[in-house]
Amino acid sequence: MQKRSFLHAALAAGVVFAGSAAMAQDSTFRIGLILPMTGQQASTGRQIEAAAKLYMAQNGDTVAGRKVQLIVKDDTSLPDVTRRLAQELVVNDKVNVLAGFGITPSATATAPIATQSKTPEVVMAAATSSITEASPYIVRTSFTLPQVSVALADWAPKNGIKTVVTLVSDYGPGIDAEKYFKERLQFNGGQVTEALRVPLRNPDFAPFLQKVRDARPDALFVFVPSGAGAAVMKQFLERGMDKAGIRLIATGDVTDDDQLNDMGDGALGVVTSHHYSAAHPSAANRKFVEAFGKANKGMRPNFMAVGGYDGMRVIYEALKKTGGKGGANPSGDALLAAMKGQIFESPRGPVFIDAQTRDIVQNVYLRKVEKKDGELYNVEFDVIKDVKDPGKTK
Ligand code: VNL
Repeated sequence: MQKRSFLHAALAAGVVFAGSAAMAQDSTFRIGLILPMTGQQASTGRQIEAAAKLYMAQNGDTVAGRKVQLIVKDDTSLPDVTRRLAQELVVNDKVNVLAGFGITPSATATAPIATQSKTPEVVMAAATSSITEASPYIVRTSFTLPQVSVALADWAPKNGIKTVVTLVSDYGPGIDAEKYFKERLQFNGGQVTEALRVPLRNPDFAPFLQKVRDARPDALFVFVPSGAGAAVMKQFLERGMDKAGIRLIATGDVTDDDQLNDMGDGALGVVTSHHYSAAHPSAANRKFVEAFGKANKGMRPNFMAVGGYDGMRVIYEALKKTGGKGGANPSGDALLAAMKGQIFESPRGPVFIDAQTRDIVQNVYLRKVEKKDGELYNVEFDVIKDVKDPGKTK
């Protein structure tokens, strides 16, 4: 408690950070990776940690003459814990970059620390549009919910879906998904007849699904965070919603590659929109999926893994660009500048870190759950290229 209030005071005064940068004599480059390794979002932590380690195994742990050290911390997806860990990583471990952030509240809780300590914060998972506006030091390699939701609202009315009930987790990304899906569907002549929100922690979908059954819309649109999709799918099928003629459409968070293959054939035909599928047909992705599986007992990478893998790439490339001189680590400002504007081919397809918004510009794919070689996959059937986050106000 005492230590904590000291850190708070130091943060408020903004003094410790300036001193600590000068004190960090050794040239080890440290990345503080804060993830939910236990609790409800543990699969996100597991996927991102595995991807970060794969990136380092493939690209070495020395960059521009700096030894790179990854320090992984478990925040159990509680934002107060995230904030404390971020402070300790900056003050005690003198990390050069903060990274990870499984859920939106964890990413935003860290933003003031990134700003005051001038430490780049690479958001690899969380996906509320406004996160990048919480600090000028935030760079994102995941996605945003507005980015992926709009594509589905364009697809639906062209495919016989006019009335929709929305069901989202009741916090940042869910509210983004609800808003952007609804506005676009209405623009396209469709209608959201009811907007339902379920709590993020320990959600019980049953009473909500019963309401949807009674309302009988053409489709149910769902966003729940990675890890919760299988429960939604199970209860949707158990209630015979599909047999009652209600289609399930969703963001790709629901048909998450981490869980999809265990959802059973009831998931076949579900249409989603998202930025990454393990079935994305490119040579770069095939290589990524194979290497990821080989290093992790056959595990299939999901969209969280790709956010972590690309986040490491953005950090490595920024260090390459800035870290070659003088025997010292580059400043946070120099690193941040070198992260902006990066263009590269990700396993998900071509991506671009917009220098103005520090957010990722990427393709959004429409996909349908199909069986391939006896396993369930999100098979892409259409693409909207180079989508910027529609949620940005400036
Ligand atoms: C968030 C968005 C988290 C999408 C997710 O899974 C997700 C977030 C943990 O911004 O909190 O799939």
